Amino acid sequence: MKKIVWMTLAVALFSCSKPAAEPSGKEMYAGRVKAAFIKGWDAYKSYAYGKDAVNPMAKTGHNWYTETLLMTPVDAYSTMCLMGLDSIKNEAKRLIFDDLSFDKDMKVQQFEIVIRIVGGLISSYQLDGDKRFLDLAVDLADRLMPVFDTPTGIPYRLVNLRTGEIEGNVTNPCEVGCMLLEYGMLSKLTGNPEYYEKCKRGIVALYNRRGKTGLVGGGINCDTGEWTDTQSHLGGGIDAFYEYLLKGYILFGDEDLKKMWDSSLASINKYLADERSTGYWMGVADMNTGKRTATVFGALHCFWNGCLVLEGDTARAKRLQESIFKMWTQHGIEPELIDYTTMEVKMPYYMIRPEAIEATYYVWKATGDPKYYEMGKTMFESIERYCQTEDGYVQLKDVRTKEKWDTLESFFFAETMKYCYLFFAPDSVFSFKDYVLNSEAHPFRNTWETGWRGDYKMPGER
Ligand code: DMJ
Repeated sequence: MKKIVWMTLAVALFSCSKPAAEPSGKEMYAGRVKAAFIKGWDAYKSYAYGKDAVNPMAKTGHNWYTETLLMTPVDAYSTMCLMGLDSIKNEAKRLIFDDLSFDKDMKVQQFEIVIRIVGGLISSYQLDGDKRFLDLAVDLADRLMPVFDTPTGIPYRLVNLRTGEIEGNVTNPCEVGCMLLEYGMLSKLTGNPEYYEKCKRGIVALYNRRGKTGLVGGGINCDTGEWTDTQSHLGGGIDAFYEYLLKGYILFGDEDLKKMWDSSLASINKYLADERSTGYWMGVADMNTGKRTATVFGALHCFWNGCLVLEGDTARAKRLQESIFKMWTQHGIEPELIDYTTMEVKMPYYMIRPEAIEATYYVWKATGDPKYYEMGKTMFESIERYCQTEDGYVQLKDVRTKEKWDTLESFFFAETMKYCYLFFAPDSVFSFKDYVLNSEAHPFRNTWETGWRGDYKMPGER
């Protein structure tokens, strides 16, 4: 059955040819990305050891909540594995196994904790082989499960890790769906179907309430199932809901996900895609009427190109990539949000987000066109130039002035540096044939089914 699924999908996927020759300077760039990662890690180690994240300029660190969840080391570990950084892997491992405990009387945001920590631990387990990673992931996931005990099945946003008390009954599609890969992996790896089933039930409950356009809105009440925000888009709050329908199908072969993905894709292409003189963009529309309500696009929206490539729609992906690169280069590095009709900056900061680099990587692997490899290089160089400090990396408050913002999200290690590295890494390091990347770029592997991909060809395989 799975084989048929994959063969069907394979037909729809892009065909791709490898670059004729190895792009120049690959090895040197791989070394530079590793050096950037190590510099960031050293800043964490020196100033924030044992905390969630580092503030390199103030030479300190901070936690998200009252106590640490070791967000940076856990999120960073899968990248350390791909980069083959054995000595810092040992440092991170020591910290994680000596100090990481989830028995904490504090309320956490389920979605963020799942993609960064549960996802990071699962991937670390698969890449490293140490079962303690999986045990930690299971312990954490069990503490998060109470979020699903709601009248609709749509999960609450927050949960107390010790008491299981839940809070936050207004949520968004991303925080409902963007856990399915992680919970599904846990179900497969432990044999307990409950994680996947509860999460899928929430997704279906939300999807069944979609608007007349077939699109979902930006906010929903978990108790009543009423929408609190009917604006539909591909930005924060909705983005990875769609991503996980497609990737969930690829990883688990669940036909229900494919149906939801196919119909969502058609609606997105019809109502959100927006062709302007400035390029091809993904805008905002009302989920019931389909009426265009805003013309904004930003750093987070760029994830969509990964989905287009996995879907096999290289034509649309190439057009969107031109727009993404235009947004990136207008000020030398990308802002959080622009009005794409005027290219005016609406939110000026840059959080060292990965999505534009991720998009470029997917399009490069799908097409083999060296121009996308060059785009990847440009993006890495921008980070080197504008986000680097004396002994670390920081975000930017304003891409127009390049004023620095003294904090570094853990996804710099998990995602941004990983996608940069993959441009230049040897082919043996990573292949879409073997892995599906979660929303935090943690590689997940299907280890439970032989030949699970059938004849499916991923970027770089044809
Ligand atoms: C990451 O934590 C994840 O990619 C998430 O899905 C969206 N935002 C950040 C990166 O920008």
